[in-house]
Amino acid sequence: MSNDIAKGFPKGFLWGGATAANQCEGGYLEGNKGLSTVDVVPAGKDRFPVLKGEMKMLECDSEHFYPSHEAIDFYHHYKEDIALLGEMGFKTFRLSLSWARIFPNGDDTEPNEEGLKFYDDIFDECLKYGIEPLVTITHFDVPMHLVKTIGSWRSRKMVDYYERLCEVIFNRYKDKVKYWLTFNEINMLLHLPFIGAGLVFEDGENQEAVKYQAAHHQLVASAKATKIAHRINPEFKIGCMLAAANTYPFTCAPEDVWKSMEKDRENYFFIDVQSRGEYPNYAKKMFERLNIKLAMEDEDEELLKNNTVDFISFSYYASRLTSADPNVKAETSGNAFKTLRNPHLKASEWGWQIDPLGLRITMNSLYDRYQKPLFIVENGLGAVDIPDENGYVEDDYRIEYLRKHIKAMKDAISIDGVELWGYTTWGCIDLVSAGTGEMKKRYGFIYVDKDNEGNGTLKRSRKKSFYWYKKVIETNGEVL
Ligand code: P53
Repeated sequence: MSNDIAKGFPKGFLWGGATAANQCEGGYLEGNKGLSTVDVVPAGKDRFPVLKGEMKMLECDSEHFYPSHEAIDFYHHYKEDIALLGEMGFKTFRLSLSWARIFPNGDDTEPNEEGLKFYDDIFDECLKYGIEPLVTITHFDVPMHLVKTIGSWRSRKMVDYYERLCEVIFNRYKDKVKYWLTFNEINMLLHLPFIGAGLVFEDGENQEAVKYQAAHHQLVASAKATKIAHRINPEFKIGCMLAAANTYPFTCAPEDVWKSMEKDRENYFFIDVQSRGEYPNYAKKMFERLNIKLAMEDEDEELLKNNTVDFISFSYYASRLTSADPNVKAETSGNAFKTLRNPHLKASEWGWQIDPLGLRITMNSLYDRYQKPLFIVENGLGAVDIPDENGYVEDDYRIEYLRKHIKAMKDAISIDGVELWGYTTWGCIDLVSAGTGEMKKRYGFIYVDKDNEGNGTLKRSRKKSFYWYKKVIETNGEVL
């Protein structure tokens, strides 16, 4: 029996927080940046149809408000923001690169130096405070030029453009960044295909076939990235990223249990390929039934097999619930993942069902399935904050959510023996919601003065949770 199972959080555990370029940078056309998918996604009632690829909006118009254009203006505030993260004692900071900042059109032959320099400055700023950057290569982000010219991830050519991006960034940042994620929430492609993969559907086409072909391209691109990364720096650690959460059966009826297993497989599918290196049989059978014939190249199978990820990262906010009985209709609102209302759980103001034990369940499921180290790269509570005149928010609800989830993590580590490298809470500084486009749905330890309509001073201030999390990090999770 090995004795090396940690008793609590292991030494060197990577505490931190997470953001994404598309939700915090702003400066959407500054520094020669090209237009990205998120820049044409409006707030308001048209948002969901656009995110799903059902409403075609390839340009901005004057009728809509586009929250990404300024977002929280991290583009001009990053020094101040990273200093605040440093003050909290962050060990790691997850951020994503805006592809169109580096290759404004996506198919350019030379990268945009101003964009590369911007991320150099950010990494230098992090390293100054002893913060290890954790970089998502693409987080809901495709240069619009590639959407317009080749239909984004529908096209195999995307693999080459992605490869070009990876060559450039891995070489440029090889001494500053060690941890990389290839695609944020890769399974989001099935649920919100425009934001997940730049897909816009034509009338009458087989949407499932388009989505799985795009998925194949992303999976191949991810394997190529892993290969290039390990060649450029063998110390690099490459992870996949899943929007995770187990799907519970509504009752103990075997039909419900079966349905929940099928639902989970929809999502595991991606990680099965990225981590085990091959298409699972259940997926091959599903393609047969749906009459989907994936276009593959000769090299693909071997490439997938030989370039699996080093670790499994995931987001977790809420558990899911399903029933095989079509008469059970109590659906919750406000999430890309359709789920039934669980009578045992309370929900957030946006209907996301709070389930800390569900995090431990998810960690164990993933660890059992893949036997690779895990990294929780998103978790948190989106809530309405009411600041006082100094911008201070008494966010006990957020502290309580995080405390319970951290306890569940600790149980998974110390009781179940799950290997966990780190934890980055989502939206450590308030940012634009991906799902709703609102500012009002806040996750941060740091309040940003800005409202849903784009008004506000952008002033940053510390919430109560800021001081609480600082203590958590200081004591390596012992004082919660
Ligand atoms: P928001 C649901 C809908 C959209 C994106 O979500 C999502 C999810 C939840 O899995 O994924 C992640 O902002 C995503 C982040 C996002 C975060 O969840 O709708 O990786 O970009 O902001 C939270 O509250």
